[in-house]
Amino acid sequence: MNRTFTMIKPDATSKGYTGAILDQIMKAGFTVKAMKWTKLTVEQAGQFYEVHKERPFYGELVAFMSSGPIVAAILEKDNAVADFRKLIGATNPAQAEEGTIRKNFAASMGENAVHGSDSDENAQIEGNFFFAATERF
Ligand code: FUP
Repeated sequence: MNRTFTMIKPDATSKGYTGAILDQIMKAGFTVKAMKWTKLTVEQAGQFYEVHKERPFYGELVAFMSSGPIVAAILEKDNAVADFRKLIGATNPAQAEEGTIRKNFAASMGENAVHGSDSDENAQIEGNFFFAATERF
């Protein structure tokens, strides 16, 4: 079993898509190891996306990710990282495959409904950003 980390982003929580997105994730065979409804400060969003600091979209990304509540979760499944990236679809929803979460729920490249870790290493770093050992079951 492998783990990945996800966030349901502020665009999706504000549109009332949280339940439908979680339903799609669970029906795809992921189980929840940790989960919380929370809101990032500007500082926390900046730290989470530090890897993109030099990119032109960084300021907008940080502002958006701290603009409203999110759901953060650690998910478990065989081949979790790759299978979850497949389930969410391309970063730009216009290029996301039919049936993917971003195709179903995302509005644009910036406001793309969900995050999914891009490697096992980042899944662990990102999960640790949100969850203590005592919050994982
Ligand atoms: P992804 O791994 O699919 O979430 O995409 P990236 O890690 O490349 O980008 C992280 C976030 O930055 C995306 F979810 C949305 C935002 N982004 C933009 O707003 N514009 C871009 O050109 C690329 C990414």
